[in-house]
Amino acid sequence: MKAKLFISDALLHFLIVFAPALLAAARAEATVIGDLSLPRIAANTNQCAAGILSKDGLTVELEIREGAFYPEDESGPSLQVFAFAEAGKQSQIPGPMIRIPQDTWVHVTVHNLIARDVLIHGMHTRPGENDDTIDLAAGATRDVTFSAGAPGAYYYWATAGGDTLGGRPYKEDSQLHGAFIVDPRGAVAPDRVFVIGMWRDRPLAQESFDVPVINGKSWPYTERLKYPLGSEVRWVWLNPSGNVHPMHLHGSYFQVLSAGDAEQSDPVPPSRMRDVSTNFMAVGGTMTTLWKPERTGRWIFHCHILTHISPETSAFHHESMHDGGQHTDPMNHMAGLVMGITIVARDGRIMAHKSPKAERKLQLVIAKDNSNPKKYTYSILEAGQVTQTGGGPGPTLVLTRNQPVAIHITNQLDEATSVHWHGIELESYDDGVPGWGGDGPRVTPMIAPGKSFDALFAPPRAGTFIYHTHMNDLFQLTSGLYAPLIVLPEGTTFHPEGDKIFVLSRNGKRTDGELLLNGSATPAPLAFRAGVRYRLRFIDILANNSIVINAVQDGKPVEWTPIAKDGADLAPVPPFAIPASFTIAPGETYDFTFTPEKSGEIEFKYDLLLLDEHVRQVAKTTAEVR
Ligand SMILES: [Cu+2]
Repeated sequence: MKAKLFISDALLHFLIVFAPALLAAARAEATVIGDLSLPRIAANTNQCAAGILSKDGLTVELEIREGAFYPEDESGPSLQVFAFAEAGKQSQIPGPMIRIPQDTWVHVTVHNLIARDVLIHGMHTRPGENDDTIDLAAGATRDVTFSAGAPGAYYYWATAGGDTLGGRPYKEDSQLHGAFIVDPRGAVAPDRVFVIGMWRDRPLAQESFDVPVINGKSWPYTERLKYPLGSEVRWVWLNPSGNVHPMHLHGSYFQVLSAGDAEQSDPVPPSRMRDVSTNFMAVGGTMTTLWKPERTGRWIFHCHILTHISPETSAFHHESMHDGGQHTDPMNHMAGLVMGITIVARDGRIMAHKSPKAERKLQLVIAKDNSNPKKYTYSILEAGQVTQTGGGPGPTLVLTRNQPVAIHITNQLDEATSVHWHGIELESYDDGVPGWGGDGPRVTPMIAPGKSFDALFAPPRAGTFIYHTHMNDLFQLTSGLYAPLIVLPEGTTFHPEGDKIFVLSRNGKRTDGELLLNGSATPAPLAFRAGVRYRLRFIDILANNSIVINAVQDGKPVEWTPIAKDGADLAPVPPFAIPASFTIAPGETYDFTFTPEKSGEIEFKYDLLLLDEHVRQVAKTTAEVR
């Protein structure tokens, strides 16, 4: 079966007029057809558990059916896919949620109503094995009975002979999955369950046009969540998709309580619990998160892989998104894996925020690069001084903890932009998400060409952060609108000779471009002194890719000490040295302290695996001077 792109009546007229152009450029194997006879598949918010729970356990009757999947508006475009359903009910994406107390007996019947053989994973006791599967021929029915097993967040999933990548289907059988939640005995804190799905038109992530969904919907059609201030917001995130997703929360930190995959769920021990603003979800991965919001306002939780949140790489939108000029509707400058969350005061009223009085004022000018108008630059102006870089990472913005700073942002580009203070805890209005951010009626505006915006905040933590565009990201970010943001403890100054920043980026949207370290593919050597303690700050702000980092001397990894992640200190974990080898995902920052032990050359290796791109930097270490 070829994937088919369905259309609503509303779009039909438009498509009749424009279909030839759309199809020519669509590249997808998607074909536009007017047959709307397939049954409609519902988006599943995972608020109701499937089946009937009795003293004998849970009885669930599932069916696998073909249908039309509407990831956007219910009258919007659709895809022809397979989906799970409960017998007698509408098919759902994600499939019906199985949710039971631990050790409950589960009796599942699955009817395969499609003309394909299906292989089902995950219909067994947890923890389980990925290769413990059920074969279900076309038209066949199977009954399985098992004990749910250990508490945790899991899922079941299936393949139906479609194309796979890394064993995960990405086309017509890409949405065959559902939550499998085993609750501990006793009272269970309220939570919400979110499943990430990914339909795509070709295997390679960097070439594909995708339809990424959360609980069956793509932004701005994803569910809107609302919590009172002081809530303990618990989320279960399940990633049966064949892609990784570094999930980023704006304006706050959250904690990961447990992590795992379809088959196991491991609680994070209290000693390893940490505050993060971005958490990496591996292919097939899961996480349970806790967020205690401290500010009212509208926030987003989103994947930091830009092709998962950009209209340009959406199978539905990319054709109308060529040059960024269409980024005029603030709700449509993002697509895909974005959740919008509103935090309201306990009494439901909008809080009147008293802005702190700025103790420091500076200007941030966003302009085209004089030498290359395709490149964009940030410049910082303060007290008559201009700090500028040659594009790539913008100038490092060094702020002081708890000092209110007013940043007057001026946009000299031909297109709208915005600035997001990535990882900083601040008011929603200043957070840089146009059309959404803000509190009550006040909405963060786009900064139109020739216009300005004043951001005001007092960063409460000292650490390593990022400032970057949050408009037309895939183009603007890869054109140079990103830079380090360093917050220092009160009364300290930044010393670049002992405090090293490593910004990893890529100057191309997809397969074009190359991996850069601090703006260069061939960075100059560093100079270290043996016996001197350095702080190393790593930032991944590539559009789409994670980087493996290794620091090696004499063929062995050197040792360094992790001290912070995403700008949050790792305390109370006592710091200890570990081999210098880790993976960093887009939107993450990691800080280490490092004391070179002996003279010689240390090689810092940066490897981007999927695109076979590499950067090397040598640190020449000289003997300690006494
Ligand atoms: Cu993603």
